[in-house]
This record gives sequence, C-alpha cells and structure tokens, in this order.
Amino acid sequence: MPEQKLPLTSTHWGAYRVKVEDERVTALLPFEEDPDPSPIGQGIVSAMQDDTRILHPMVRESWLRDGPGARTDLRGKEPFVQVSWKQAESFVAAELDRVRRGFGNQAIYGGSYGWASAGRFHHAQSQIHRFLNCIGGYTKSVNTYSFAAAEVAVPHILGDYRKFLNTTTSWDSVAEHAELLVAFGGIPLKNGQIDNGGIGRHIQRAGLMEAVRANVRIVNVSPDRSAIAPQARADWMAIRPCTDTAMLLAIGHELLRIDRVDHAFLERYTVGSDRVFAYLQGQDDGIAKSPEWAAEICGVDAEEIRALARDMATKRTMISVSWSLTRQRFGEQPYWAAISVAAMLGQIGQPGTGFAFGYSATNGIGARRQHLPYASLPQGENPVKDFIPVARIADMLLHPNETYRFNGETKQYPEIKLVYWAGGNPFHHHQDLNRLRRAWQRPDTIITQDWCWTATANHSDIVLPCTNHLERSDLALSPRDAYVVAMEQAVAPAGEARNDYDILSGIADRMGLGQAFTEGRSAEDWQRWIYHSSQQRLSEVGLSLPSLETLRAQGWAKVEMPDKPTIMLQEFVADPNANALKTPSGKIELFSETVSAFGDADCPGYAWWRAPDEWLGNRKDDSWLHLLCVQPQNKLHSQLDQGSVCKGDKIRGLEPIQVSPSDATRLDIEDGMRVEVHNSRGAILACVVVNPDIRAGVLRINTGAWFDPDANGRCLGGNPNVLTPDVGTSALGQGPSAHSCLVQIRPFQDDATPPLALSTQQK
Ligand SMILES: Nc1nc2c(c(=O)[nH]1)N[C@H]1C(S)=C(S)[C@@H](COP(=O)(O)OP(=O)(O)OC[C@H]3O[C@@H](n4cnc5c(=O)[nH]c(N)nc54)[C@H](O)[C@@H]3O)O[C@H]1N2
Ligand SMILES: Nc1nc2c(c(=O)[nH]1)N[C@H]1C(S)=C(S)[C@@H](COP(=O)(O)OP(=O)(O)OC[C@H]3O[C@@H](n4cnc5c(=O)[nH]c(N)nc54)[C@H](O)[C@@H]3O)O[C@H]1N2
Ligand SMILES: [Mo]
Repeated sequence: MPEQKLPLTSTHWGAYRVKVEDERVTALLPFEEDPDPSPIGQGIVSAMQDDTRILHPMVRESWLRDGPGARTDLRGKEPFVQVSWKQAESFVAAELDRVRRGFGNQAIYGGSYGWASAGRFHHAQSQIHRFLNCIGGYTKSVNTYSFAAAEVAVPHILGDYRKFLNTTTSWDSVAEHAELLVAFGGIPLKNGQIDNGGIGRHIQRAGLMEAVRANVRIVNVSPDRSAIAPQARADWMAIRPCTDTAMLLAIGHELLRIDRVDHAFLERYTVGSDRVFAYLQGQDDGIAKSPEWAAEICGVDAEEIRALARDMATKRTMISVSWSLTRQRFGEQPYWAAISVAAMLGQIGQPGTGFAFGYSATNGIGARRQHLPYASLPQGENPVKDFIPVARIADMLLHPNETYRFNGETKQYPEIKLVYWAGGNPFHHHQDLNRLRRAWQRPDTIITQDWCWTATANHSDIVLPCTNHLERSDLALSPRDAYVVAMEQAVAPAGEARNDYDILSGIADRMGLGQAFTEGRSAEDWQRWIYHSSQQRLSEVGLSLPSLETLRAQGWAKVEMPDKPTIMLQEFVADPNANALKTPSGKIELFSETVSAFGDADCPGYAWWRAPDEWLGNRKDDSWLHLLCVQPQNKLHSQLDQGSVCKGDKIRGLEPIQVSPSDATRLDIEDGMRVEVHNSRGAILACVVVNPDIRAGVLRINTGAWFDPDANGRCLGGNPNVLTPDVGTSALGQGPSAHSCLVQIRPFQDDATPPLALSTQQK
C-alpha cells in the first residue's frame, strides 16, 4: 500500500501515518505535509501492548475489602484486584453518590489537570469535566503548570495574557525587521515539537533559521548553551538560574544611565515608569540595580551586561522570555521586567521587535496564526464555585479549611474526600512528590482513568483502563493549527479498555444521569455535532472546512491562515485610545496600583528582584548545585517514558543527568557514572553525562521519568520532582516553582539491578 493511503492519526507532537500489520501498530510514519516531523511519535509502538498497559478495571486490595478510606497509607504500595466493568461502575457511582450527599460536591476534586491526548472529542478533561458537572459539580483548578505566574501577573500589566501569547510576533517578521534577538531561557527547538491539540507542520526550526539567515544576532541567556541549536550561532551568556530579573533590571538601569530610554513611548503607552526608575536607581532601598550589582547575582560580567544593554539600545531588538522563567520562585518578575525593558526601548508593537513569550515553547509561538473558533464538547455548568490555583493541590489536601492568598484575595481550601483524574499525571507534574504522596493519603477515594500504569494510576484506589488515540476515531481540530485531521482508529482496544466517554456514560447511567451526560448521542454523533458546529463557527469568520465525508476520504484538510505576519500589540500601538488595553489605565502598567494595593510582600506591583530561597547565591557550600528540570526532548512530559524512544535514551537503564566538566572534576564524578541526586525532600538515581554546554554549578535533567520509589522513597526512575520544592511562585500567582531547587550529587555504589517500571508489579 502506498504510504499516503495509510490511516492518519494526530498527536500533540504531530500527525503520522499509522502502519498496522496483523492487527498491531508496527510503525508511525511521518505525515507527508510535515517538513520536520518529530521522532517522539514512534515511542508508542512498543507501548501499545507492553506490560504497562492497564487491561482491566482494577481496585486496590484494602479499598475493595474495607471500602473508602481503607489503609490510604498503602496507596502506591499495595496490589490491585481485577474487577468487572459492572462492579467498577457501581463502585464509582456509589462512591460519588456517598461523597456528594454526605459532604457536598465541593468535596470532589476534579481539576484533573494534564495534557491527555490530541483529538477534539476524546479529550479526557472535556469528558470528565462534563461528567462531573452533570452530577452536581466539583472543585476545579485554574491556570497551568506551564506559566501560572504569568497567567495571573500579565493581565495586570497588559490586560490579558493568552491573547498576547497567541499573537506573538511571527518569525518572518523577526527575520525581516529585528537585528538582535535576546532570548532569556533560549529558543528550545525540542519544545517546538509540541502543540496542544495536534500539529500538521512543524515550523520552529525553519523560523529560527530564517532569522539566522537574515543575520539577526541571537543571544542565548541561559545556564544551558544547548537551549539554542548550534546552527543558530548564538552568543551564550551563561547566567545563573533564577536571576534573569536581576539582569533585566540592570539592562534597564544602563539604558537610563546612557539616556537611551524612549520617554515618548513610555508617556504615551505606559503608566508607572517613574516608579520603575526610582527602584532601578535605588531611591527606595538604597541599591542601584546597576550591571555591577547584577553581575554579583547573575554570575555574568558587568561589562557583558553593559555591552548587551548598549546593543539593545542601538539595534532593533526582540526580547524573548521562555516559559521556564515563570516556573520558579517569584516567577512573575522576569516577565514584568522584560516588558519593562521592552517598553523603555520603545519598540513594542513594531514589526519584529518588542517582547515575546517564549519562541519555540510550542510549535505555535512564532507562527503566523489566527485563532480558529472550533466547537468542543459542551461542558455544562459547574454549580461549585470553589477552585484552587492548580499547583496548590498538596496544600489543599494537607490543609483543608486553611486560608491562603491568591491574586489579591484570601481564599480557603475546601476539604476533599474524593479525587477523580482523567488525562493527567500529578505524580509526574507536581513538585515534592514525597509530600504529594503524604497529601494523597488524605482523601477517602482516588479514581484514575488512564491507558497505562503511571505512578498516579498506581497511587489510586480505582483504576479504569481507557483507550489511547490509536484505538478510537476522532477529529484533530486545534484552534492553533491550520491542519484538520480525521484520526482513524488503527487497532482494537487493548484488553477491556474503553473510551473515556463510554466509561463515564456507564457510570452516569448507574447514577440515573445517562441521558444528561450523553444527550442520547454516540461518540460518532458527537463528532458530527462538533464538526458541523465548527464548520458553522469558521464560516462566521470567513473560513471553511470541507464536508466531514470529504475530510474522512482525504484524511486531512488545511484551513487558510493569514497571509501576513503576526505583530503583537500592533493595534494598541497604532491607536492606544481606540485599542486601549484591558488594564485599569488602558495602558501597559509597568507599575500596577491594583497589585500594589493587594499588599503582598512578595509581589509589590512592579518588576522587582528578590532572591529565591534556593539558588546558587544561597548554597551552604559548593557541594550544592542548582537543578534544572527541563522539558524532555524525547517525549511529552511523562507520556511514552515507557516506550522504545525514551528507553533508548536511558543510560544503564537510568535517566541521564548533565553535569558541567568543572563540577564533575571537582566532585569526582565521571561520565557514565551512576549517581544519587538528593536533598532534604528525597533522592533520585540518574546516570552522568559530562556536558560542556552546562554552566558550572548547574545540573540539567529531563522531567517526565516515571516516579518509581523504592522503600526509602528514592526514585529509581529519576523523576526530578522528588527534589523540587512545592512552594507557590508568590501570593499573586501561586504557580509552581520547580526551577528553584538545590541538590547534592554523589556516586551510587549499590550494584542493584537497573530499575523496573513500577507498573510491572501490576501484570
Ligand atoms: N519539575 C518540573 N515539573 C513539571 C514541569 C517542569 O518544567 N519541571 N513542567 C510542568 C508542565 S509545564 C506541565 S504542562 C505539566 C504536565 O503534566 P501532565 O500533563 O500531567 O503530564 P502528562 O505526562 O502529559 O500526563 C498526561 C496523562 O494523560 C494520559 N492520557 C493520554 N491519553 C489519554 C486519554 O485519552 N484518556 C485518559 N484518561 N488519559 C490519557 C497519559 O497516559 C498521561 O498519564 O508538568 C509540569 N511539571
Ligand atoms: N519535547 C517536549 N516539548 C515540550 C514539552 C515536553 O514535555 N516535551 N512540554 C510543553 C509544555 S507543557 C510547556 S509548558 C513548554 C515549556 O517550555 P519551556 O518552559 O520553555 O521549557 P523548558 O525546557 O523547561 O525550559 C527552557 C529552557 O529554559 C532554561 N532555563 C531554565 N531555568 C532558567 C533560568 O532561571 N534562567 C534562564 N535564563 N534560563 C533558564 C533551560 O535551560 C531550558 O533550556 O514546553 C512544551 N514543549
Ligand atoms: Mo506546560
């Protein structure tokens, strides 16, 4: 069969043709429209049928014997018992009913944060949230692990965050108009492999190279040289982690000193620059935020910072700030500081210059694009108004009824009796996993739907096996991507796995709410409904989609995207009165009266530097190193860590950890050596790669390895979240602070056999 005729599937890492032989998936081949397909896809082939698949509904032994709340300390340690779907459905229905009647629906935590899989209908969060709304609601979560600090802070500065993220100035505009691109946190092409909801064409490599060919000078401000591909020939400023705000403030200070501030721009488009200048010059705290001051903090020469500031003042400059900068203590500040410096340069809203939220954080950041208003599965109404900032889950479970600050409000944690997860993996994504494990013992019941035995499934009471995207048909309709893909079911579901929709329909039926949940529609009916509603919505903005029959016959279609570059804040700058921002002043708020009036000491309302508790400037001695846990190049978060692609990248069965040559020599650590990485929160095993691209004092490891604790809580899989602190970015954003983490490293002598995935216990 010619390659083009093979059925298509779509994933967050791209579209693929699926090869099936003897009713098994044997390969995922590149989609012919994709010039830069991702190798991540192939990882699923080995995982389709391996022993990490959940094949049957399973219930934890003590829970099955003694009911809700039984021996919750044994979660993650105890065997499961296979039950029938009928039994599983009735356990779940009865338990949901017991909790909502006895404690109210707010006692159900259904945040269920996570990436699930691409495909508009079989999207696990859409399914679970609709279901939980049908049964009377649930406590939800708000914002993301990606950039929660920005999601709260930037609306105070610019009036919106997502809108500007989605209109990041496109690469073609940068290539044509910028002369200098200063990238804090680099431009990681590995991250551009991903976009939520599906990708037709990967564009990041081509975008970056367009800028390189146009001779844009690129500066990589990062503790990791490889945060920008070598072909970009970027200049590297090896900054200490968590100190970007200090460097940006020093750049601002230098612009003031050499009188290269665009005062007319500040006057017309911003408020609060006087407050910022006072801080930069040390009028309130007696400390001038000079390059010399920053050099001490950032570990970068003052002259280098000065030279960069001068270059920025004389060239057409784009400042990119990676999303990782927000996932650290005071993660609101780097964005506030970058916007402040860009405003001082006065090039915001012009072609190719200003600021950008993280080129290549995903495939769409820097693409020409238009938001495509596709329909999705209706969620209904959630009558429960309680919510938490997503990364405060362990705090909520450990401290019911206690108060905390969030975005200017004092809020109270609800008391949770039941946790229901579908399409996310908190034992991957949350910080300080040993703390999460203790918090996780609090609820009476934990229910998880997944297709494989993740650590979250393992730490649950009731585990319901779902299909993955190759075992069902769906439609890839991503509001951020021009390609629409008819995802064809390739193989039959493994074991007794069911679609999330069917699982939830079965439970709803038992609760007498089947009709409310399904509205009498099958999965096929819903997909037709979503597609036809989407056609209608698209036609309202002058775009069109082929008929569903044509789409399915062709496999894919492409929506016309804009034929001009995207330029962030262009309309505002062209006419700030007609296109006022949604801030109180209608302008860019370099100083926010609103945030200042909240009175939270850790977020004063303008770009401001404070050192985190854990960073290189605060280590007891130089045996402590700063751990960066970055997005993995070979998977999406924890997804497919069990597959062949990721397994192939492990060394001696362990997750590689990158160590600078000078630290390796100093600490007697060699390439290929097995090490234990540890701090007061726990320990993980990893295998050393000595890497000259890493700044001295810094370690780099991927996130996403499966949490696989031994009896002492030491993670054999190498999940860095065992080590990361579980503290909010600040009282404003309450985001995760995963990047603010100090650790020690020592050779691991024990000759124990390489770790097994915890999941294999469940065979
Ligand atoms: N230390 C550290 N921690 C981090 C980060 C970091 O940089 N450093 N990054 C953070 C960020 S930015 C994010 S977004 C989070 C991501 O965290 P998550 O989104 O929770 O991570 P995933 O591994 O993508 O989890 C998706 C889960 O959904 C399951 N799944 C896939 N398809 C289906 C389906 O159809 N149905 C159901 N029911 N399940 C399905 C997968 O098997 C997997 O278990 O991690 C955060 N954690
Ligand atoms: N392949 C792949 N791609 C992904 C994902 C994935 O799991 N796999 N996840 C996706 C998701 S959900 C998200 S949110 C995005 C996240 O996108 P990012 O947040 O941009 O991703 P990271 O890889 O964590 O960090 C990017 C770079 O920031 C640098 N860095 C870390 N801390 C600091 C610091 O304090 N200062 C400076 N200057 N640099 C620092 C690191 O060296 C790293 O190279 O990626 C998306 N893309
Ligand atoms: Mo993310």
